[in-house]
Amino acid sequence: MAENNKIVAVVMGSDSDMPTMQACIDKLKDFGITPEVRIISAHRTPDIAADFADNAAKNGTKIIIAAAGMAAHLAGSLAGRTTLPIIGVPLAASQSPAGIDALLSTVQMPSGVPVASMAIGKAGAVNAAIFAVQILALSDEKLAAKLADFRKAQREKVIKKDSAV
Ligand code: RP5
Repeated sequence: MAENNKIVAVVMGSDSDMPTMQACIDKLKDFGITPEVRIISAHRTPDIAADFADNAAKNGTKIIIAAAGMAAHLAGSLAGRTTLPIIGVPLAASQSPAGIDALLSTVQMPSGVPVASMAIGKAGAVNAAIFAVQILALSDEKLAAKLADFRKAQREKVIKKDSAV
């Protein structure tokens, strides 16, 4: 198994979520992390969701990124079955363009079962990847160095845009 292979799982409620979540997958790969990618629905395949959560830690997963739109119970339902950190990404499904429904479903977890909710949509998808990297970087010097480089490059891009205005 390659280094950092499948230590992060990216789970989404539907294949219709993939266009947004591809940004998360791509960002993880930028940091050398190849995630396990799954389509699992809290509502349509609740048994598979339960089995995934129950076995994630013993399968070597360290962090789960869970994305869903509409009622968006995926992140919370996984969080109830594992103590692995869950990063939730609320999505604006086509039937609910603003994604506020999914945001509230993802963020409003009862005390004792946290989900780290990101912003709605692509910004949240990208930040979920970066947040996962930040957690992993606490015990991985190479990842910590990559994060520092990422922040530096991001800063330089803004400065360049500023001087071009
Ligand atoms: C959610 O319902 C999924 O995460 C998706 O965002 C939304 C719509 O799913 P589809 O009807 O496109 O499969 O569970």
